[in-house]
Amino acid sequence: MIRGLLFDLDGVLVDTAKYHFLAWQRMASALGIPFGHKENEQLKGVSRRESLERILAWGKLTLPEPEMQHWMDLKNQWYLEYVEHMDPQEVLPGVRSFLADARAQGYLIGLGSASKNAIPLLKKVDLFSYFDAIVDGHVVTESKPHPAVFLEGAKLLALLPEQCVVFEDAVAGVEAAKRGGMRCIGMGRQEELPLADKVISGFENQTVSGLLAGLSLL
Ligand code: B16
Ligand code: MG
Repeated sequence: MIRGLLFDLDGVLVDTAKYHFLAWQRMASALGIPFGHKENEQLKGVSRRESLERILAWGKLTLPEPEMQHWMDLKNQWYLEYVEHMDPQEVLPGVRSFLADARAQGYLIGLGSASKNAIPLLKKVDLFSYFDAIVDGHVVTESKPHPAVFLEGAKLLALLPEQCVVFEDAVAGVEAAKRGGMRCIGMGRQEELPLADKVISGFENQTVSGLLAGLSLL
C-alpha cells in the first residue's frame, strides 16, 4: 500500500528548470560551448558539479579544480539572481491543492531533489510546511539516476521503497525512482519519459486517490 509521496523540486513543484537552463547557457556561452534545450534536457536532476563536467565534455574542455569551482559559483550566483524574484504565485498550477489533499488523506510527503538550493526555495514559495522529510543536494551527493536521493527520502519517512510514489520531470529522475524500486509518475510528455509508470502534464485537476487508483495502487 502506498503511504508516501516523494517529489522532485525543479520542474515538478516550481518552474525553476528554466532558470537552471538560463544560467548554464550563460556559462556555456562565456566558455564558447554551444548549449541548447537538447543539452539542457540531459542536465535535469543532475548535480551542479556533474552538470558542469558534462558541459565541459561537450565542449572538449578540461579545467583545473579552482576554475571548476569558479564556474560552479558563478552559475549558482546567476541562478540565485534569476530565482530571487520568485514568490508563492510561481508554484506550478495545482501543486498546492494536490499537496494539501495528500496531507489531508494522511500521506507522508518527502522531497527528493539534487538541488542545494531546495530548502530556501521551498521557503520562498511557501511550500516548506507541507514536507515531512527533505533530501537535497547537501544530504546526498550521488546524482540521479542513482536512486540514493529517493531511497534516503523513503528512509526518513520510515517507509519501504514499494510504499512510495515518486513525482519526477527528468529522465534521470524517473530512472532513479525505478532503480530504487518505486512507482514513478512522470511530469511532462509521455514520449520523453518512457520509463515512468504514468505520465501527467501537471497537477491541475488531479487528486492523489485518482492517480493511485489509475495505477491500481489504492
Ligand atoms: P543546484 P531537482 C536539480 O534539481 C536540477 O534539476 C538540476 O538542473 C540542477 O543542476 C540540480 O538540481 C542541482 O541544483 O545547483 O541548485 O544545487 O530537479 O533534482 O529538484
Ligand atoms: Mg526536476
